[in-house]
Amino acid sequence: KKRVAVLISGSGTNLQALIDFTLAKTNNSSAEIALVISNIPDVEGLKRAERVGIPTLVIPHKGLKRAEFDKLVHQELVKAEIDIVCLAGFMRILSDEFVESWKGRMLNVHPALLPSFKGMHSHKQALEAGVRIHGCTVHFVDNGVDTGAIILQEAVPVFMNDTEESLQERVKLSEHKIFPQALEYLASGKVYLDSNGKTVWNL
Ligand code: 3YE
Repeated sequence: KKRVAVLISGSGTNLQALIDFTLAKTNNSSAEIALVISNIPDVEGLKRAERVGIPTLVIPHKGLKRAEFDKLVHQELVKAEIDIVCLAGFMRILSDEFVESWKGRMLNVHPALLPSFKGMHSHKQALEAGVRIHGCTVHFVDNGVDTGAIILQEAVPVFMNDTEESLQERVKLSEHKIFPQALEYLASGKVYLDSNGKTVWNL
């Protein structure tokens, strides 16, 4: 099995979806969650990992330069013999050097149909733009933010009376479907990032 580390900053609902998928015997997953790292202490996501016996680490970013923080994370990933990194509600931009080290082996889930609504507050952006279809994207991480090659997307309808919160809740249900699926495609070699930064499928 590929050893996966999940980076979090908060409640860890996407982490839970990854844990549930990889632990379910019927899925025969090619991935196992081997480590969870949070940059924020005492978040609910750490408890989700502890509950099922997955090792956790807290690496606070406060007082560290970006490159220093990223180096500490990288060292722990190497020490734990990690193959694949998943960003699941992890709220830090990663340095070029870190991204290069994990190129083709690091996934992020973004709550919008990229390339629309990159960055923070994507649901607010979608409501302000008046789109009737929103959704989420799992992509390889590159040097930009939310710019990497797309692996999977799922569309979600926007309802007339939606708030940021109600829309976020609906999109999260889709995130919890496509993130484990994309991880499985990567871990099993059914998808990879080519040398031009494009997604290639081998189904
Ligand atoms: N890094 C790179 N490429 C990506 N990180 C994430 C995705 C992604 C990535 O595609 N290179 C929010 C960033 C957006 C932000 O401005 N964070 C601040 C710190 C804020 C805080 O600590 O509360 C910062 O300086 O990084 C993951 C999603 C990033 C979310």
